[in-house]
Amino acid sequence: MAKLGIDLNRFILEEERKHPKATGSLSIALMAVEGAAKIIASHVRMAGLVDVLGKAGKVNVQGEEVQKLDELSNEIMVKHLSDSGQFYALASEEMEEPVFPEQGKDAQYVIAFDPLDGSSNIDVNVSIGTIFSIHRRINGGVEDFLQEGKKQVAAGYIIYGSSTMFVLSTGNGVNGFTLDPSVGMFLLSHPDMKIPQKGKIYSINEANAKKWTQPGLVEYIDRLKEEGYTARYIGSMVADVHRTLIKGGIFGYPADRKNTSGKLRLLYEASPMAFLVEQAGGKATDGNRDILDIKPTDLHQRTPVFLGSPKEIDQLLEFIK
Ligand code: P6P
Repeated sequence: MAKLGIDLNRFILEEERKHPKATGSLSIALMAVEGAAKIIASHVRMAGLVDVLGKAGKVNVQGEEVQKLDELSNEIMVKHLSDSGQFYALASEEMEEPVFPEQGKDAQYVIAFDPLDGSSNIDVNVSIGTIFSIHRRINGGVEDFLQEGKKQVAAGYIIYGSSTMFVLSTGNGVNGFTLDPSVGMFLLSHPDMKIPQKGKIYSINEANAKKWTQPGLVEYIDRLKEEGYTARYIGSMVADVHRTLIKGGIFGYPADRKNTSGKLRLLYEASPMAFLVEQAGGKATDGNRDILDIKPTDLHQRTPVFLGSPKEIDQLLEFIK
């Protein structure tokens, strides 16, 4: 286990040294994500001042147009990841089509990301986050993104909450780093994160219960209530998953009559979060199969998501089979 307090860059380099054939490309790639995250964090922290600096879409006191934070976050990610030269292609929730950076023509990785998930919560100062998923380049086309989640090289999220945390897995467990803003470094605060085998919290938007199309789901939630579980639902996936990773229990966004494939995106929300939860000893399913076994067919496809502690997921599967 890495030493508490080690900074993210040194951690990434020490992980690289465990792989003799590593070229250093993934290390540079992850450091580019880290750099983008620090800049996004600084803008998120200023979000409360938009009335002072000017509403998005308006011109601020400096005469510059104030951008929506999710659009700005996307631009920051695209610039940093392109400039790193380590990515052949970038896919984002904010972009219909992937970007193929000039600097990445010979790169070996592709990355899919949600630059600022939960951005509708910014106005009420609720935690939001950036989610990313890195795959190996195969043929150099859009199909490089359509790989099963179990083939991810790395996945992670940055949560802009009461503190800014970078949670990362490169397939060798999960580690959490907290930003020390006084020195601008992410320091290892949660080494070798493991999800509790069982929790006491369920996290799902019960307002949709009458629309849920998953048979047995209502009965499952009722059973959790009988067992004394409490409900926690923030409505920001990164925050709800982060709490589930630390406290255990279950987070779910099921299919319903309106969102017939669920609301959350497979490539840059469900798949990276499933990778992290499973690397931490948890489970993730769409109700029928492991999220990480799903072969995507479209960049922006949605999927039902249930992830969390083994006890709650196994119990769910008993109810919905
Ligand atoms: P609902 C935020 O808008 C988001 O995309 C996820 O971060 C979150 O888990 C979900 O939607 C919340 O959706 O329908 O419960 O408000």
